[in-house]
Amino acid sequence: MTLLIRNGDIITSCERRTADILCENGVITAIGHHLRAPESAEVIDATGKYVFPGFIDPHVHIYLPFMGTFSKDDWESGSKAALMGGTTTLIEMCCPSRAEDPLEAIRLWKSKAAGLASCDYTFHAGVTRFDETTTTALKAVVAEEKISSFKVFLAYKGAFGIEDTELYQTLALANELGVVVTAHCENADLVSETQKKLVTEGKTGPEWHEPSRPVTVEAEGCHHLMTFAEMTGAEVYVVHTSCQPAVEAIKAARERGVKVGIETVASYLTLDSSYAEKPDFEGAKYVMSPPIRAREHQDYLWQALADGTIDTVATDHAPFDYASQKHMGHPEAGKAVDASFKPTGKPANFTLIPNGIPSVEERVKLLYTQGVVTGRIDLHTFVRAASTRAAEIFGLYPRKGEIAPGSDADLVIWDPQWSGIISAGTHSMATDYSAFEGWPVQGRPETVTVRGKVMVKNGAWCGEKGWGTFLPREPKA
Ligand code: DUC
Ligand code: ZN
Ligand code: ZN
Repeated sequence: MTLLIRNGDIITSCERRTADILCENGVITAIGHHLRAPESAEVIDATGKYVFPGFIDPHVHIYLPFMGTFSKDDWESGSKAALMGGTTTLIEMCCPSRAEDPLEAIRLWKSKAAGLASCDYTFHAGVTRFDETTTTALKAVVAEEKISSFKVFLAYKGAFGIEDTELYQTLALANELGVVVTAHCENADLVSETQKKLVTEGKTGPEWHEPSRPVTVEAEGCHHLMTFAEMTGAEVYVVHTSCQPAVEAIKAARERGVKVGIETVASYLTLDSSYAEKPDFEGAKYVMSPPIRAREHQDYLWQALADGTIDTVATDHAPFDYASQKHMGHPEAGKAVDASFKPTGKPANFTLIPNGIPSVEERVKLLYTQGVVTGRIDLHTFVRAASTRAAEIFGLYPRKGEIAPGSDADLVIWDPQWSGIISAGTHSMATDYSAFEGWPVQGRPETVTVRGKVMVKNGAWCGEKGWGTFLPREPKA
């Protein structure tokens, strides 16, 4: 498989040049002017287009047993949607229940992707309890399963959430092994007490989700994790930061020497809390945790992204159907919007709405349209946040996140002139709705390659199910 991309405007996290890119046997072999096309090569003219390194989403859920249901995508639909949006590598959160063993869980999560994934992938290994078996299991996760990041939840106690002693043990082990610990930071007890209070007061609609886990609850979670990271020396990465107080708590820890990466997600940069207030239960489409915040936090996040405080923009893609799944939390509990919904007959409330917003397909287009086109971020920051930093933090660089000889030929030829509209009617995700229905987007991934194979051409799918490969990662020295 030989591919020559001619005359593209190559944009990486720190460089810009117009040149040809030659890809042979899955990797980039030359970058230069007037490269000779080998006889068998497919040649693509990228004149007037950008060429970006394949984008990386470091936080997705594809297989997710959660809140009494399962997320809607499988690896076939999820990875196809990712590629249609320009994302060539996914890092999925492996989220076992407290009853499951982390090593068995990684093997199960890997089996869900194998044969179905069309993009490349790896996992963060969920640590949802820590007992006398855990050290051995996690050492095998790292050494045998080639995973070099863990995931912990300070929220969702009773499901994924861990206790402080377990958090300490996980971070201490991670530090010993050279593994990064990613963390969902919200104080679980404050969330459950506030949920109880609101529901008792009859505040049961989706608009009460945000007040049940306000910014202070997230900031406390971040500060909490920072204290444990400082005490253990572990490198950490806070997933889906949604607001100014959370980012500030982490920044303060950075100043104390804590090694910490900061992620936000496309939904926080583009939606605000008014969406969860939409009438007739439509707000449920916008329920995720931490919640979508007031507009002022969005402005702060864009600024923090532009100045480099925020490392990455992910999605926390967690897709649930509106009709059959989000309605599990409808206050009238029996209200069926279509035949696929099975009413429970029991009173429900916002705490039962499966948390998550499908967005793996839209992340890059939203970031480009609302970030680059508006001038909030430059092209290099765009590439860094949507690709390169994730590769650096999670041990994939320079194989991924870079355009250089030796890097995988994961390339996105981007047409900046294209404009279109987001719609569930045309998306590749499996959900019955889009949180961004009708939104205009400027620019699109016209051609997308994974290790030199063209998966998207002229914006249309031409990929191959199962082409994606697991990416082994080594811990840091
Ligand atoms: N938050 C979500 O909104 N969905 C999945 C898990 C999470 O932490
Ligand atoms: Zn989370
Ligand atoms: Zn998540």
